[in-house]
Amino acid sequence: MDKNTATHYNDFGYIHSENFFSDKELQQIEVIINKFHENWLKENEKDYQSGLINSHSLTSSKFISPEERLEIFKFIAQDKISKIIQAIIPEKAIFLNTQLFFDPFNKNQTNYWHRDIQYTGMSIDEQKEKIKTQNVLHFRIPLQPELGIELIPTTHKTWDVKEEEETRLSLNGRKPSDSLHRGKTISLHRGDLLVFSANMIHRGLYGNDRFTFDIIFCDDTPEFKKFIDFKNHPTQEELKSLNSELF
Ligand SMILES: O=C(O)CCC(=O)C(=O)O
Repeated sequence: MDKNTATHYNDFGYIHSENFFSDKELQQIEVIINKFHENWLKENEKDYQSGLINSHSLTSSKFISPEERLEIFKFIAQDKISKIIQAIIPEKAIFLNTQLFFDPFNKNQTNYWHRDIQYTGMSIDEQKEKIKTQNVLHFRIPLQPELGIELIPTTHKTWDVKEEEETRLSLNGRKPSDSLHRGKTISLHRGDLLVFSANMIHRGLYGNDRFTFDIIFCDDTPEFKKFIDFKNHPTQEELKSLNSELF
């Protein structure tokens, strides 16, 4: 992780690293993820069929054994991931949760531009201020080639232009799935890593039977700690074999 990569994140709100993981590294974690997903689909069939495009909280799941849970923590805590986080959030970051993203059951379901912060209940003015200082990072690890994420570079720290705000918030006849002039598509291959700010304007691009593992980190501040479900974090005993500052 060099200084330029952190600078790219600070300037644009994302980093795309190609061939970041070897196939062997992915295979180790993929077995566990597939097992989780198969069980999750069985238990959540109705919600999946009604539109869900993601699941979460793999590390507190009953579908995962204690050994598998530790494997996931080791993957999250690995050096090359920690180095990127330290470079981007030198003040200290903390693990928030894991998610899997997949295609909607209904192939006609449209995607939606958003900033994650728009769902927190903050006023628009508060959101405008918060994005200047607050960090929430997705580490997207695609297990299959995918169309990827479309994002608006720089909006992790800057507010929308009119077209963007109207689209995201369904105003003046615009819909959240409408195309945006400043949109930049980052298509992803297996082995790539995409780090992006959840606060920036972005949308997932459905198709190709996408299947991606996302690890989420945020600032280690009291404001965020209230959103953390510590069931997803390692126990004191598990921490001994992790040697990581991220939990
Ligand atoms: O991949 C997606 O469908 C959306 C991802 C997203 O919006 C997010 O991670 O906040």
